[in-house]
Amino acid sequence: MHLLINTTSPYTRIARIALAEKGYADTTTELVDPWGDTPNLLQANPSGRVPTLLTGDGHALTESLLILLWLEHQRPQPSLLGVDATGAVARAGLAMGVIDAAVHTLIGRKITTPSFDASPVGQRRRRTMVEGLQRLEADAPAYAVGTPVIDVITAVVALDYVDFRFPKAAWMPALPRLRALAAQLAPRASFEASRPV
Ligand SMILES: N[C@@H](CCC(=O)N[C@@H](CS)C(=O)NCC(=O)O)C(=O)O
Repeated sequence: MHLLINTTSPYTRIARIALAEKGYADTTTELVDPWGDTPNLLQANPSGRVPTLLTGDGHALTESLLILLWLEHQRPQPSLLGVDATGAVARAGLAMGVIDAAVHTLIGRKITTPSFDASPVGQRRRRTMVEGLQRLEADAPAYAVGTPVIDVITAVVALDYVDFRFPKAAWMPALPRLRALAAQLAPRASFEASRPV
């Protein structure tokens, strides 16, 4: 399979981690610029977004969590939903809200106005990041060993992305449990290889 990526996208990182954890390490990657309308990206995915996974049999799979879902169907073990799928999906929803708010803030600054953060929509996105992270902190995903499941993956991706895009932000809440979780996963190959740069 072939995955169209960029190196900063948290959505791409979720797909990369899921592919690696499911044993699809032989998936090739291709760096594209989603904002530069790379022709082969647009051809595969009219929304021009990463990640886009070309399966080799003519399908282009898009949307990070749909890719994860498809991988779960293709190879149920090791499971990325775990034994408490409901709790894991609920926590993953919080993490995805944080990721969406962070990405939206970056796009708002770049495309709309550098003062986007102070706008009413910017303030809503900030609130989503802060409150989403605080709720995740209060019900932090548990991880011991082995394959991380969807809440662990998305929570660490969310925290790493917010840190990457908003370094030392004054509004960042204290997140000792999430930071401990991120530190646990940092050396794992799937996480290390996909860190945003
Ligand atoms: N819901 C999508 C979001 C994908 C997405 O927005 N990717 C960004 C990169 S972080 C992108 O390609 N943006 C280009 C654009 O919106 O035109 C997913 O989960 O994969």
